[in-house]
Amino acid sequence: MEFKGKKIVVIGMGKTGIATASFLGARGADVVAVDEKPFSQWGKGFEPLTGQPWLKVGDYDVTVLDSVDMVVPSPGIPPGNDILSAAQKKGIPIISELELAYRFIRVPIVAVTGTNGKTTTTTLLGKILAYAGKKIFIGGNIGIPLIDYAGFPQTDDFIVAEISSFQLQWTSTFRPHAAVLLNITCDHVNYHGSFEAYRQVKAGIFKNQHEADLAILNAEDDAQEGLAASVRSQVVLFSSKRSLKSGIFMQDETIVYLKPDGTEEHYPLGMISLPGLHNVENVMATVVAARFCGCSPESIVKAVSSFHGLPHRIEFAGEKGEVKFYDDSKGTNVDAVLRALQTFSLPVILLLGGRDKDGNFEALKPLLGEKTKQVILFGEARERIESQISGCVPISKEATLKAAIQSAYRVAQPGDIVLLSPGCASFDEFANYKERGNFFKEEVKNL
Ligand code: UMA
Repeated sequence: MEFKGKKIVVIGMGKTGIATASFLGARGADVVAVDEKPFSQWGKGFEPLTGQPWLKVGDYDVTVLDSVDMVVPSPGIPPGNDILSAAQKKGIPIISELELAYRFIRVPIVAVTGTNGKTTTTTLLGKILAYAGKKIFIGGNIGIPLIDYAGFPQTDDFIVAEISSFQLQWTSTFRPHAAVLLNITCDHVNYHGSFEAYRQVKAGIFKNQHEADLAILNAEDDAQEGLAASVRSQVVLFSSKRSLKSGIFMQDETIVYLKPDGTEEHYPLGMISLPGLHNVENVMATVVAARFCGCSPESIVKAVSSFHGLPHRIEFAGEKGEVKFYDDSKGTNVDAVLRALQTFSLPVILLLGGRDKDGNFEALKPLLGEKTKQVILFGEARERIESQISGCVPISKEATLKAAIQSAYRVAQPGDIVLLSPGCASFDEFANYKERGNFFKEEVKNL
């Protein structure tokens, strides 16, 4: 791709937009940077770019598109954004940061997507590959935009990339050598417009794969039905519910991998210290990807055994008066709450709430009746969630997470579990889910 003398609009001056602008500016483009926030609030990350001769700050409206050759939106910009809609009407090419990066990346990419479990799976896969002696770079939605890597000398064996649906939007040639689709459940509907649009974008991760590539799919996910038959790549299915004729699944205390070449491998279930069946699924998908990348079964067992999970994913946050507290602040959708509840066999007091993402909380009802003794709703979404789950379990409401934590501690009995699995975004009270989780842990300490 040639950028010399091209005028390119980059929308959103967060991590991705800043890295994209630098990449394009270094290659001769005239970059116009825009953001819905006023320039004065663009923050420290943007400082190194100020004063660069190739950079202009543009207005956040459609006039910014005059005589423009290309638009690169940051992942957080919804496809229905006014500037993007106008660019489409005018026939100006729109290309995502992932697509742009891909066109300059020469290292094979192992991509992980799915509604839940992406970060855990990406991190674990990275650990296994590193343990097996591979040189790797870990990036994408997990924190470092791939466009940063595209500008580096590329000397690694593999890129392990967490890929979100936001990043897959506006891709056309992106082709990961191996791709995992863990699950597709209802999330980000207000961004994509509908569940079907979200599903199609996620499934699009396989659209450019060739016969030499690998697709790792969840045999139990209704939203993936028909996908295995429609992709061009080799397919390996995983299942946590039943034996498969070919693929990877659980049998008693063992994970069995029946490989496409007819050979069979066994991995002890005991190597997994992470809670919940969903983590067994994450590990199964990881095993297949790691084997495809040439890791030995021995290195896989050793690396999985030494992996104890990530912060804010059903993380033990402390114990007070025989009440155990768990931080699942990363559980920002209804499916994540279901998964978290399924891991507990003791009575749970569930803290649910935050900023609504249009989740269908009614889906929680059967499990709430079975697993929870009380639900404490908090934050902006509390009224809407109440209207969807009332009748199956005692509910109380608090305006803030702090008040919800204190209320949970008041009603808890020895032996209970207090679980923060909010099923909502954090932005009504916090900058992100990490800040919310850290706040929860700090408050638990102070009880
Ligand atoms: N902005 C606009 N207009 C909008 C929306 C946002 O101008 O309509 C501006 C904001 O004012 C802000 C900038 O865009 O200045 C932020 O851009 P961004 O939201 O794309 O965020 P980045 O900092 O570039 O971070 C992105 C990912 N964020 C999102 O997808 C929302 C990060 O994933 C990712 O780690 C990073 O790129 C590097 O790849 C975060 C995330 O929440 C963790 N991801 C979602 C998730 O996991 O559910 C998909």
